[in-house]
Amino acid sequence: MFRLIARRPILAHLLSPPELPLYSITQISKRCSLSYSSTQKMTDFTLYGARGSSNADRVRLVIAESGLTNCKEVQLDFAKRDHKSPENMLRHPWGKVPAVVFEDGFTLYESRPICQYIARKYKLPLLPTDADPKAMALFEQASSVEANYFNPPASKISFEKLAKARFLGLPADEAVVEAAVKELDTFFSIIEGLLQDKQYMAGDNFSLVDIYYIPLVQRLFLFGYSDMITGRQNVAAWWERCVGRPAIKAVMAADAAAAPGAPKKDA
Ligand SMILES: N[C@@H](CCC(=O)N[C@@H](CS)C(=O)NCC(=O)O)C(=O)O
Repeated sequence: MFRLIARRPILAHLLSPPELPLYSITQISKRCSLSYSSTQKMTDFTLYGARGSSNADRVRLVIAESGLTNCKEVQLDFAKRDHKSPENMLRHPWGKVPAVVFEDGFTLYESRPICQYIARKYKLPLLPTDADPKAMALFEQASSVEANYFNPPASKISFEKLAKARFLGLPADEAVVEAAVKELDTFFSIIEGLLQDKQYMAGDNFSLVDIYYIPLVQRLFLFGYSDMITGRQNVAAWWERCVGRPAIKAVMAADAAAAPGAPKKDA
């Protein structure tokens, strides 16, 4: 595991416990860099996430895309089982992250509904309008494809390669990984064909569905499976369009820079 950390600073960041409990999302969107702060500000909502959580990262990316400045994140510590605390069980009945709590007490869990609610509440151009039922149906279709055909094998790989090492001290079950990689390979072959006629997963506009993919695709790169993406012309071009977006690029760069072992600017 230490060899792995030394070679892969970003993975090391995902594996390491959080150093400070809060970071200000205000600063992600204002200055496009993650920065940690312990100051409490007037906030519209608080995201309860955890370092290394791909589900919480979905919400972080939506917030970064939104430019919202009135929210903050509290990072729960999985190692201390903060997510199973009575406080978090009130936010999330399954004792997981992410959850969001608004100023009026409105609480939501499950990353995709959270992303949709934030996009609707703040009128973000990340999903079609209800006035276009066909576009909405295509959005829901693409969303269902991600949740049912991409997410299960991709999270299996992430669990085996990351969560098991960090929380259970167990090696990855390579047979499980191999089966999931095979399933994803077939998945991306189908997606390659579908992206022939569109720029993004739900059509020609960047949407929440593209964001839903980003954290786990990012982890596929970290675990050494980048060729599933880069080896397919249309999928590779889609990925470049996604990670070329300034807000997405900024979050990814900030996460990499915050990783222990990452070269420091003024070092
Ligand atoms: N379907 C949920 C999945 C939430 C989830 O599994 N979160 C993980 C972190 S990525 C978690 O909290 N795991 C801790 C546990 O299950 O005890 C979502 O989209 O938010």
